[in-house]
Amino acid sequence: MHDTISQNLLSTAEETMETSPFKQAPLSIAYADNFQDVEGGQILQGERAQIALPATPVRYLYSGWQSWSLTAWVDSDRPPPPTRPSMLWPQQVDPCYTREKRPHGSWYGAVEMPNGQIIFLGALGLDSHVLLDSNSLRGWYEAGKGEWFLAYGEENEILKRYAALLEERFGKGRAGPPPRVWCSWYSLYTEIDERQLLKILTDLQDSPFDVFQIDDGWQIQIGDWEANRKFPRGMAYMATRIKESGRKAGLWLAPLLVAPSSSLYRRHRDWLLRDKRGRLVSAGFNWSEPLYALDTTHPEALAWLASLMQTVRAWGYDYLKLDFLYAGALPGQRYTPMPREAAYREGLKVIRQALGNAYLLTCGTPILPSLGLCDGMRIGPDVAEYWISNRDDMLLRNFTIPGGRNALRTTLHRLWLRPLVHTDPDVVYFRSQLNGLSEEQKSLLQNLAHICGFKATSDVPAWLNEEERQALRHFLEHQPSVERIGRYLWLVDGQPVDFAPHIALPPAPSPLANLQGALMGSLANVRLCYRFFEWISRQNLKNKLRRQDRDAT
Ligand code: 9PG
Repeated sequence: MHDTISQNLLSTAEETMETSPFKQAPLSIAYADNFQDVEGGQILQGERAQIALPATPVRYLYSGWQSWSLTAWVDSDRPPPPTRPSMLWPQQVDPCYTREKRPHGSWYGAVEMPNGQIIFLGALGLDSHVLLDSNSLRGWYEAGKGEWFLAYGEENEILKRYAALLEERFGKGRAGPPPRVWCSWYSLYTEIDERQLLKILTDLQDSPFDVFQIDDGWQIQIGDWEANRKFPRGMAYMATRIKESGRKAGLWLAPLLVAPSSSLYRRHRDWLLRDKRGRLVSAGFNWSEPLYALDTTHPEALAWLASLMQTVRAWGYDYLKLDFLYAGALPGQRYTPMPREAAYREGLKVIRQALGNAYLLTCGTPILPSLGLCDGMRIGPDVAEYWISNRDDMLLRNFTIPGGRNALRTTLHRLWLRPLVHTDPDVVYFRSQLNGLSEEQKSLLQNLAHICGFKATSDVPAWLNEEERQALRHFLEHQPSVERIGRYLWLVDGQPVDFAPHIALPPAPSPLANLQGALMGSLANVRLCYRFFEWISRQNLKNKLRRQDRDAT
């Protein structure tokens, strides 16, 4: 730790600001090892950077760690409390900062000043964090020195510069238009099988999709990436059939996760990430099981990953949705000691290389560490066939949980990534069957997809009426003009689309609701209870799908 504030540096910085062609910046660098002026701001060097703010900020820009984590401008005096339940922290937020109550975020942070201008501090390297500490913005690297971009002015201009600086360091995804994707998740969830998917493939024959992507539900276990009994002819057969239809074959995997029910867990416990005391590091809880993480620095685990990727390529898949990737960047003791996000990136490099020229969509992914190694990136939480849930908003205070509004909020705040990667806002809906979204909510998600440029749906053709089918076709074929005219205001084909009413976090709950929420959070931390909640929602889904099937025939 450095113990002095560089007074010299401080006054030089202020003088330079005054003669700089850029905005008169009220910035005082309270700490950095060094700095230099660059277009649009300054680059600071050092393990730590600290900026003294000229006034109390109005809002803080939270930067969530991975795809699903909350990313949004939030009133500085109302920081969101830690999300519930804590059992899901590893899979929803950065587990190193779960108890931090001050505004903070991964890699970058910004404050909005009373005059509407922002002060931005963003790391140009991995394993870094930014925090608002009363009237200073503080950034630090978890391991060693690094660079920071400091800027003052208009938000979009600054984020554009930040993206350009990141591109110089990490590269970007492949150019070319993003694919139009049919994905099985948001209609059938894990209830997929060979017969049903082949029927959908046939029904989609004349629809303009580039990719038919099979999501979660085909594998034996999390860790055992072979076809289960629902796919009796295997995954290569499915890929062949998809490709015969003239599309790319897409497949979902969570290759960095290992569940205890898998044979991988039984055979290779030594490949798993452990903490200082030798205990397995939790990667969360899902599919009614605790989850663990592969150590992406273990040579055998890396060889296994490469061979898994080669296998799915050999089956015929040329679009991979790799999910729950945060698992590779969790804190722990690694086979080869290195900072956690650097370790993840090494793993992703191996994956990328083994995939050759296949399209790689990362999901549940730490944002900066994946840049340059993937073609598309999910930039928000999952959508769902409902907009909000009182349970998640008011009781659990969890904005990473699936839901239309949660997805919209975080996605909108990550649009600055567009020059670097195809930004996936998750699927849109046209169906009215099995869907609680209003026409307005469906339309907000469709416009968001137009803005992101990445179009996908899970609507089963047989669930759509003729009008909905036409609307879906038009959505896929039409490329509207898109113009941003405010932070949350857009013109799409000249028509205003205002997302502003959907951005603010819900008001603080009453003390009673808070107590109820705390109770529910604690219950959900009990694995048996959580399994029971999961079981109920699975039964609900099965019943709904059964009824839907019956009505359709
Ligand atoms: C398959 C799904 C879909 C979906 C992914 C991912 O517990 N969680 O916080 C949680 C969030 C998202 C999630 C699963 C769990 O969904 O985003 O598109 O592929 O996995 O299981």
